[in-house]
Amino acid sequence: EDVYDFAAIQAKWQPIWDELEPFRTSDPDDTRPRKYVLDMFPYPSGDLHMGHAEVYALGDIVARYWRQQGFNVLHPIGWDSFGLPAENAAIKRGIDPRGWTYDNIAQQKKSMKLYAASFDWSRELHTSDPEYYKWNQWLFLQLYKKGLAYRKDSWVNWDPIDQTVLANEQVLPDGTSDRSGAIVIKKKLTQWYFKITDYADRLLDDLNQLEGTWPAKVLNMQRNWIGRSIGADVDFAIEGREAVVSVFTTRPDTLFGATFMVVAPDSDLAAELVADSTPEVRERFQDYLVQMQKSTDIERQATDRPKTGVFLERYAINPVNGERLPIWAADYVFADYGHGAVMAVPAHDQRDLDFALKFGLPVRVVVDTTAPLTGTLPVITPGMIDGTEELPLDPAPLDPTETGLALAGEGRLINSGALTGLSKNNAIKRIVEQLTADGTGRSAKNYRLRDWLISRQRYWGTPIPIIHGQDGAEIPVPEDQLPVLLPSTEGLDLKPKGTSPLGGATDWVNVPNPIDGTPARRDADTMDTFVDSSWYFLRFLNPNDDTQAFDPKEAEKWAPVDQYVGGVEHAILHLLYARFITKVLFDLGYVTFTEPFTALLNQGMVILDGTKMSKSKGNLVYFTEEIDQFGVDAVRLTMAFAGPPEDDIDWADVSPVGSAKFLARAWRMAKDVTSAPDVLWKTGDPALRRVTHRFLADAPGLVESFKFNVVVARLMELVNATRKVIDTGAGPADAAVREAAEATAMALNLFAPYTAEDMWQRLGYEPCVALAQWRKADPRLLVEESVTAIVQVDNKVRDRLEVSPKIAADDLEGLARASASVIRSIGDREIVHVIVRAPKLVSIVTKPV
Ligand code: ANZ
Repeated sequence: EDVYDFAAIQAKWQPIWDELEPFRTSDPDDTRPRKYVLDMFPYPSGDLHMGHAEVYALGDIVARYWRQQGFNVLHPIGWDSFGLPAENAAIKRGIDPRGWTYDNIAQQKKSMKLYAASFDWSRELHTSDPEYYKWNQWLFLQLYKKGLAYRKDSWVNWDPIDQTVLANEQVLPDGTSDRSGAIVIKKKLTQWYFKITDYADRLLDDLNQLEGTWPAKVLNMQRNWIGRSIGADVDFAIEGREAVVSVFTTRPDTLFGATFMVVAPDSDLAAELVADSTPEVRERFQDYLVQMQKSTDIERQATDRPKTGVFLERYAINPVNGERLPIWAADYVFADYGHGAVMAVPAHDQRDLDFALKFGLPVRVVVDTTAPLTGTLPVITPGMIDGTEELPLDPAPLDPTETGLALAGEGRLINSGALTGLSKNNAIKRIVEQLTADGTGRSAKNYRLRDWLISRQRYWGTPIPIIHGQDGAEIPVPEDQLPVLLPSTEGLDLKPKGTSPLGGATDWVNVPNPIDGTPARRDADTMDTFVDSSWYFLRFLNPNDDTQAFDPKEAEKWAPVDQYVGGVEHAILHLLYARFITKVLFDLGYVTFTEPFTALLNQGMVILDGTKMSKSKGNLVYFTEEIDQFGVDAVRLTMAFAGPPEDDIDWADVSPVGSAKFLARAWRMAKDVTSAPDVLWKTGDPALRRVTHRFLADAPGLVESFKFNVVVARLMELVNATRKVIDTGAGPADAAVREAAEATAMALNLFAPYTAEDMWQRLGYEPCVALAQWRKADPRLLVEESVTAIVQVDNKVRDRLEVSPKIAADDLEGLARASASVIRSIGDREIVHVIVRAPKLVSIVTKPV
């Protein structure tokens, strides 16, 4: 009873909270302003780990904070429970992924409850429940109806270990799978896509709304991922071919410098051009293609990769000057970007220059990058500015064939017909106008973003609600027949084999055509689990509603999410998909907002000795062990105290022991206050009161700017100051000590809820401290040091003010005039004179009116 025993405190309060459900958010008549605080939901692989311990500690600070500030806070949790790890574990152990998944959920839930994050458990959801994935299928059908879900044949990223396709976003920069680590290869398959590219502009432009509330790093990653390029399409006639070939270029101004054309070897265009070429070319090309397919896109993009290619012995005609340009196939050009073909301008594009130098192709400079851009000279030749001044420049070092460096910068056009003399930007404008007028070109935009491939050839996911007729027709499963339930794994071979295991569920896959009853087959692929997490924040609003995915009225009330908290590993995929689906739902009229997450906080990682923790490295710190050893509160407090939330936490550098000691010290304060023999309410130590009120005043701003570690440091100061007064000052019965202990309990609610609740009870309050409102600081106690200023009215002392010794005369006079007793004693008399001697005296002289 008398020593701080975290295990006993945890065991005491957990059942009480379970009973009281203080974080249940359901009262429809609640008139408080609302906040939706959401932590990224976990994937249930095994028990919670230290990464979870961090995110749920930090997110909970925010949720608990807003409750104390008088908000009705929604803080739900669920499980992202479909996905490959469950399936792989199931295959390895020969068990059902369901059992594995739901066992892990039970374990995680137990840990999460012990961890005391302030979740509304009544809203818990699992994406692998039919009650949830039914609505994934509904969502799919809404996209399908709008033409935003479609099937196409294409080269896809293929994970040869997991034997499934991957979204572009799942291929890591080194060309490996973010799932299995395998080198990702290309394979041609018919797959389902969501048409996210239709939303590219909005996904890009709306990022501006998030400026300042999302980390700048994430905004940049999203911008680069979408990768909008503004330029032009230019049409080149092809000798011996009826149709023109268009190329996308961001530098149409360099058209006069084009000396060859390059097509992507794996494009249909290349195949067609080769088909009409010589047998030797065909053979060389085939060898090249086979060679190329061994390399990843990342390798192909590498700028330092030696250039390779095959001359196709075909020619394109430059629309501006009729020049004949040889056509090559080379792997630095990609089939799925722009038109899969480029006009090569080696003088001004480094890849083209490397290629030209290797294969002896001509290089022609058409932009003088040494010429300044001011001045109004219509025609300029190298070495001249405004026709008068000699440029003191030797053009020789700038020759790209000698330096090996393309001239990429700004400059003035040379050797370019009517464009000559124009600045780069004016030349771009002029040439696009001319091409448009001639019908040989037009302005164009391109995106790095590709459509979202959502088919997976795996079992443990949401079945795609489409039936394929014998005639190849796609028939959407009627909405009233949803959900299409996953068949049981009984008799199914889950092992990856390149086609979905669901295809082997004969009874499930063979169904009558819903239109005419003829034999038909269900689509056997399942959806990427990023579909599940793209809208889960809406399902939390009414997770048990079996009539709709979410209630638009509830969405109106609660959404978008005010504060989203989670790992930066989701900076692209999950956030982009959620933003996309939100915009689709907006267009369909289901929600009234276009961005799902108003503010985003990314926490760093928990690492050990400077390295990422992982099972394979054998440097895991186990959640349960830390909790058992130091207690929930000490672990949570350590997470908050370690540093700014976005920084990584090196678990070797932090001290949960120190946190536990601090908590014991804080807890003892409450005990001392209430066991003091003399409980007379004394005036209160003014110095301690000032520390307390300064803390109460500063903590909110610090929490709102996520400086949790600073709040903890300030709280430690407060506890130290209080201890001093208890031990060597006025003693535990001083009113200032009680005030400090109450403020401490209130603040600890953010970081150490068990300790806080126990203190709160000892201080004589009913649970729950989490629902108590933050005390307002008394402004009079916020002055640093104070002196007493006397306020006289007609030579009689009417008030004493605690003010800063540095107070300005005007401020002091203002305070004096605002004093209630001064106002009362002046009554309706008129002030004739005010003498101010800051900081000590204000003397007011009046006369009757
Ligand atoms: C001629 C040119 C001249 C180019 C010059 C650049 C500089 P971003 O900015 O990424 O959009 N390109 C077009 N389609 C391509 C493809 N399928 N595979 C590889 N490269 C392709 O890049 C646009 C530029 O990349 C285009 O502008 C084109 O090269 C090339 F001085 O056209 B440029």
